[in-house]
Amino acid sequence: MTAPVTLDAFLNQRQADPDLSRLLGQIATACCQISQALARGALAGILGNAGTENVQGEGQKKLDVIANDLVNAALLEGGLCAAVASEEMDDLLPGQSGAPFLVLHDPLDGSSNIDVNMSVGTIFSVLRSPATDQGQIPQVTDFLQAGRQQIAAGYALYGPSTLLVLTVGQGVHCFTLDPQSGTFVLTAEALQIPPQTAEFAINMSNQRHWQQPVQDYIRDCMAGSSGPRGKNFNMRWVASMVGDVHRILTRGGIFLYPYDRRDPAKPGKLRLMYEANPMSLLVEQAGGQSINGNLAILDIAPTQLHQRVAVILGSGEEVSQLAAAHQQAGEAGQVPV
Ligand code: P6P
Repeated sequence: MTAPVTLDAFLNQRQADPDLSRLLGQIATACCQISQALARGALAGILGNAGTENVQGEGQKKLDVIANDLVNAALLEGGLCAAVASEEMDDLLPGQSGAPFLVLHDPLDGSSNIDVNMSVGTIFSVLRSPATDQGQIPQVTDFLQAGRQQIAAGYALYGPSTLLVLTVGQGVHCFTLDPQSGTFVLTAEALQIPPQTAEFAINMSNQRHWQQPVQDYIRDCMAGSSGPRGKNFNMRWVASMVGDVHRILTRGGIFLYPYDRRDPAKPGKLRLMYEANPMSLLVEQAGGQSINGNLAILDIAPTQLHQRVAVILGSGEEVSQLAAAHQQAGEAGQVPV
């Protein structure tokens, strides 16, 4: 039995930037604290609504606020973060002057699952702080870097066990939380997404609002072995992006939260900076693809901190097929950014 490899040891072995390794350790500590809070659930009186709204105008759960505070506290105490952005905060949270990193996070993704005891997660994205390099205080514009500029990204998945899945640009690796010691231990290295799949993840209740390329793709999947795909497909929908993406990193599949016509001016439901970009970096690092329908998500030039984006990610051959279908559809396949 080989000795367990902790997150710190793994990052040191990979000669990751020592400051980045320490920052990721701080994020891991916050995720361990969130995991412990979730495990107490109703016993700690932390389920239910906080009675407040976030920047998206969505009602916040008590645990949204608790998780946000835990991540922010770990980052500010750690002294390596020049500023923090979060789904749960309208504006930036100033950090340590002169620190090298910017961090964006969705502290509790899928929190509508909380009160029914289903999987939720924490998503994070790490950028270099351009303002620090110029001896200045970070502004929102410093965060507006394309996803390909991320120097690290990952998520914690709070499920039957708590997992931390991350990349520093050298593949995607999975660590499992040992609840006794509070440390994350390496349990899977170099995750790879199979290029083909027979499993799709989408919220079917929006079907009438999708553009034609997505309508056609899902119709063909549902036609099964007697249809144009010549095979039967399975469907999964966790309603927590972290859960769906983890399944795809583990066994392949395609996840779609596509552009729809409910609100034509709204490019999508998911947020670019702290959901789609970190998940897209993980997916590409694991050999998959991630697009909005027309563009690789990692190439999108951000214009707003909380902007939304359509997301189609997962097994490369399936995503390529949808990219081609959007292109062939011309105007009918154009997705707003
Ligand atoms: P719907 C959770 O609220 C989230 O942002 C993602 O984690 C998830 O994939 C999606 O929204 C679920 O959306 O419309 O199915 O509830």
